[in-house]
Amino acid sequence: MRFDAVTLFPEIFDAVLDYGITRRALDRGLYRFKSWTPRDFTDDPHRTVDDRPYGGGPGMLMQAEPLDRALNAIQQDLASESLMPWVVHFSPRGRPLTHQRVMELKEKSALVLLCGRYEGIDERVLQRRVDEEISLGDFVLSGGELPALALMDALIRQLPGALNDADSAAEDSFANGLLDCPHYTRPEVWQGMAVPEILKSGNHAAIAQWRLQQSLTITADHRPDLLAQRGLSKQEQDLLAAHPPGAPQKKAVRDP
Ligand code: 9D3
Repeated sequence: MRFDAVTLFPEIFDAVLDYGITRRALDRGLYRFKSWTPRDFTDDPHRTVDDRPYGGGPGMLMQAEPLDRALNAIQQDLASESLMPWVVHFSPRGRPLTHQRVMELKEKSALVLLCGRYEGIDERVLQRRVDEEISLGDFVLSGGELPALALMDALIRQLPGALNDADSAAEDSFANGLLDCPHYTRPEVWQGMAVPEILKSGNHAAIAQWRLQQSLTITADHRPDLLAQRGLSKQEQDLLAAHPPGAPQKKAVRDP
């Protein structure tokens, strides 16, 4: 898979791609990444990429021409490999990113990530060149780079071979529309708080059922919208009814 980012701040992408799972996937050749800066596609000595909005108002806009030229350069670069990129513009007005959309975008062979700064981008280049607009959520950021990186991170970890066995198993157990269950590691008692007995029982069926019940209760409590969307099996309904979100679980035993 190929990613091309159009950005005034290419160094921001190093912050994610140089570390962890995303770095390992790059080393394994699972994706390629190039950044392109509209400044390299200006004609004037000041390499101007912004200008004031027609109609007045605060702030500056990114001009169409340097972005259009950057997109042409990417298109040419990819055409040599017969790749036709899907162009994503990151914008507060886009559709909020979801796991489902990540899984669909994973099937594209090449993505262009168009990142705005300032108050945004001249509408005409968006109209002419953009296939899809994506938001990260209803809060204000300073530009599209972090949303672009969020999409890359979410997508790259889904590429076959990106995760090791340990990561993959963990992924499976909660890519099921429910929030994760609580986790514990050593020590057995920490600041008077004990690890739930069942996790030390060695009864794997009982542990799996406890974890499912915890996931159901936490999801009902924190994100009832997710449960409504997903629906519950009869067994899950019974588990949740036996441990509703209102009823706090038995307090951990305190060491005297
Ligand atoms: C005054 C109106 N603002 C729009 C809500 C102006 C504005 C705010 C922030 C224009 C651009 C930006 C920069 N944000 C992004 O480029 C962005 C973003 C975001 O701010 N929140 C969530 N997702 C995204 S994706 C790109």
